[in-house]
Amino acid sequence: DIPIDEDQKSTRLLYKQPSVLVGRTDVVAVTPWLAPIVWEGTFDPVLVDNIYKPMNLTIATTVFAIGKYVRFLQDFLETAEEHFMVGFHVRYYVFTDRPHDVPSVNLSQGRHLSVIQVPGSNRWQEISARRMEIIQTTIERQIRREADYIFCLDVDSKFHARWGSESLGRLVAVIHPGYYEQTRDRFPYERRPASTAYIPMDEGDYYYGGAMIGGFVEDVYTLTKVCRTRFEEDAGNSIEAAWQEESHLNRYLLYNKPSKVLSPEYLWQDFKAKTKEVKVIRFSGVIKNYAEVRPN
Ligand code: 2GW
Ligand code: MN
Repeated sequence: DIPIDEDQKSTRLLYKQPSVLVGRTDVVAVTPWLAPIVWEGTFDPVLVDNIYKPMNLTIATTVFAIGKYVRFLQDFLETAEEHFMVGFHVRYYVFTDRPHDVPSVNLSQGRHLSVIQVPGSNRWQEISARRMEIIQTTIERQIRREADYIFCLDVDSKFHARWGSESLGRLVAVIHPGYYEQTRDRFPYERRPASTAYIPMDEGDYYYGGAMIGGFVEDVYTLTKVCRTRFEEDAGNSIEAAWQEESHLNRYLLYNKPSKVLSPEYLWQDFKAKTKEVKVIRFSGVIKNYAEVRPN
């Protein structure tokens, strides 16, 4: 293999000159703590790929498919093959209680899928709490050795357009599509001081979606460990946060600021009409028949 610097001498990368004056003006592309907010038009995909590809990275992707949610796997995986981290090494970790119902999807070269059997449950609270725990323990046992970055995603979703190396960062969160036009006092944070997920009305940056957590494996490890501990502490006090682990995630991210924030392009909902600032929907939650997929 040719060393990276040699390679760059022999192949010139031509791209549009970055401008200091002209760019998107309809959206904010940086947080007040100077983390990028990733929107279409704020990055050059060829350029970012050229930076990250030579690093020979492996991206872990965890997805839970417990009970009837196995039905979402096929579309999730097929569309991920088309759009998610194309050209990178990807390792999917599918957690399910129904290993025999995991569809066989053709994976591109450099991409790998492990099925990990976990207990089923009829209680959402349990699935929710155990997601953090299972991600934490699987990082300890396996992912730490096998990957550089990790993305933990909801399975009831599909990819529609590029989700690539522009999303890589130390700790990455996504802005929930339902609340980005709201003031912080309207965010559905946990509001009871008795919960460890509590956020007062006059605090909060954004409302982050629980359907995606990402970043360096070690940073996501700490996040899952802290959220799991708090979730269990609440349970011991008979408290369940308003939006389960999404509430704990929001609390964690308020005091541990993400180094990169993904715009709602990276987490849309199929029932929601596209708004003018969203130029491309990259990933969205499908419309589900709750009576059909949920345990009770
Ligand atoms: C069972 C009972 C009630 C609700 C969900 C489930 C369930 C979830 C299940 O039977 N099987 C299962 O595999 N799950 C996994 O949990 C699956 O990966 C799913 O995508 C994920 C989150 O559940 P979901 O997609 O039904 O929740 P949403 O779409 O309403 O998501 C948001 O709120 C949740 C908190 O209540 C989570 O934070 C989630 O990450 C958010 O996107
Ligand atoms: Mn979901």
